[in-house]
Amino acid sequence: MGNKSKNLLIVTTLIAVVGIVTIGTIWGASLYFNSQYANEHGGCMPGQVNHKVVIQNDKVSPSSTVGLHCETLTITNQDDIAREVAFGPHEDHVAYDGIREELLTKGQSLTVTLVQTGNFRFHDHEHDEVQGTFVVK
Ligand SMILES: [Cu+2]
Repeated sequence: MGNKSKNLLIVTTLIAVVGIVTIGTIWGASLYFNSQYANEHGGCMPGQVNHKVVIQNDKVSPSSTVGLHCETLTITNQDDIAREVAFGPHEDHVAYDGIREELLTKGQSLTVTLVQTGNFRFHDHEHDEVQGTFVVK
């Protein structure tokens, strides 16, 4: 083998090794992050459909959302006042996907993974007439 083809072989091998290591690292990292997510969200995998709900002018829109198990729901506050978004009935909050209440100032949002099927509701704890529901199938 001449020097030229020897060099070509070395370069090709290096590129292949770097490629395999890169792909392996990305694959391993995504496996790791997926299993972390699944551990924290009832076995669900990330990257599912995201449903968006906005609180604006004291209204939740859409007021009702229907989603499938493991999809996600993002609630965003667009009002000037802070919203203390709470899950469950006003008198007795019930955590959903680990969140019982979360304070959202203007532009902030929270996301839950739809880990539990059934009918659920949330409201602004400070102004409990501001509320919405979601159905998880
Ligand atoms: Cu409340």
